[in-house]
Amino acid sequence: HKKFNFRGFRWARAMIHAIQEVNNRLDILPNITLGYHIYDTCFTTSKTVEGTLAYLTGQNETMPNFRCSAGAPLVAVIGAGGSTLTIASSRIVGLYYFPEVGYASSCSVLSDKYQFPSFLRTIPNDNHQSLAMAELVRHFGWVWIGTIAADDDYGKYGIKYFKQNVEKSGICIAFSETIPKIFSREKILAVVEAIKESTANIIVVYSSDIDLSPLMEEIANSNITGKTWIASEAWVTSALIAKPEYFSFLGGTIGFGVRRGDIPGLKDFLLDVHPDNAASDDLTIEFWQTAFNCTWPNSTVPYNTDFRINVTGRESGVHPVSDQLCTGKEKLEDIKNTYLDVSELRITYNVYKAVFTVAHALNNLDTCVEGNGPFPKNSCAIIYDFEPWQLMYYLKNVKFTTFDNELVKIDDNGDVYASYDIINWQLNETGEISFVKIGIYNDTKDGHEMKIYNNDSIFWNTPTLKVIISL
Ligand code: TCR
Repeated sequence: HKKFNFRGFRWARAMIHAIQEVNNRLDILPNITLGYHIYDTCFTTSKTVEGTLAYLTGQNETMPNFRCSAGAPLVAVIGAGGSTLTIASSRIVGLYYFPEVGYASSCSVLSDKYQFPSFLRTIPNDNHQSLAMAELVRHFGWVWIGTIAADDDYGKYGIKYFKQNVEKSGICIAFSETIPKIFSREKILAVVEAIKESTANIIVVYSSDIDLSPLMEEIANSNITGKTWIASEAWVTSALIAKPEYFSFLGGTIGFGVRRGDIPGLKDFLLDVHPDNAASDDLTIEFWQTAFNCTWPNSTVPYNTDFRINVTGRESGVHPVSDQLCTGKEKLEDIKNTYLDVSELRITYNVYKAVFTVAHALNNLDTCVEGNGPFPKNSCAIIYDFEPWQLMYYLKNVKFTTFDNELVKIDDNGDVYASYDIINWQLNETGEISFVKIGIYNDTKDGHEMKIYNNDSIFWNTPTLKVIISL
């Protein structure tokens, strides 16, 4: 089924916001204006490959190795979202040693430079997260654990590395289930059954929120309680899963979030979206139609009739076709929408960092002094006409600080330093789920450090409200 992804739309808009900031700044690329194309992967490999080829060739009818228009040089791909998609597009751009910078693709295989020579990212490699989960499990003395993985590279590699690590410590895996990629109620019910039948009270889940949501819906129907869920970064702060009506069985969830950053000016930029200013932008029209449950007059964007996420970011099942026309006077300020929620900018902040990684690399390329350059005979590249490998050189050496004073540095594998917030789901006074930071996990020179600030600050969803003792 098709759903409009408000969170993804926020990422796309944050990308534009970051590009505009670069274009406005005088200290980065003062004489250059960056442009962009945005391609919708629709969460599928085929659309991702199509978009990658369309971008490289400059045409809709794609012909590999052929670029039609001369025009401005292509710089880099930012994305895709999930690892499985990025792996597909990175294999294509890798053939040309053309840069691709990921912001959410955390799968460990992407660090393999033989397979993905031109890929870099602003999200840590998941091996760190799997280790962090194992460390958490050891910290609380749990020894009997169930695992659930999405049926993609993220889920499978994440859980695999977690298992390898805990098994070394003599911890046992009670069950290992997979969430189907293509919706199948039957397969989901089989997972629910496995959870029900098992005595394991700790369940580690590596999945995107989108894949996980149908499973959680079934778990809500089946009254499974008394479990402590361990969340991977992709669902730990997701409005799709952290619904108050799920709190009775998901409360107390503990998970890992990547560093957050409150991007200056983003909220205003997000509010400043309107189909009137984007007549040919299907994504914006689709956004508007879905957010306000109306049909934009004379648009060719099909109205999404089957299954959507409503304005609160919650799935609301089947909707009738809305024959109500949008007036254009609908007010974004009046609705509560995941798109506009800037309280947990983590992946969004990674998007921002990905844009600035490319901008700083380009700027370094541009400010190269002939005779002191890194290329043969100390030459420089020319910004109006450079080769992908020349920009790759600068990307591999990029180092800058963000508005948040965070140092971003890409290492030889295209990876960044790993640091996570440990987050616990608690209910606040207004009946919403709040994501309480209860500790941190950092990669260090000689290993790692994990700190849980205060055991009493953790909410446990157990009958005694105390930490579960697993066997
Ligand atoms: N890495 C996942 C995709 C993903 C994601 C997210 C999707 C991550 N975080 C948040 C939606 C929302 C982390 C992957 O496939 O690598």
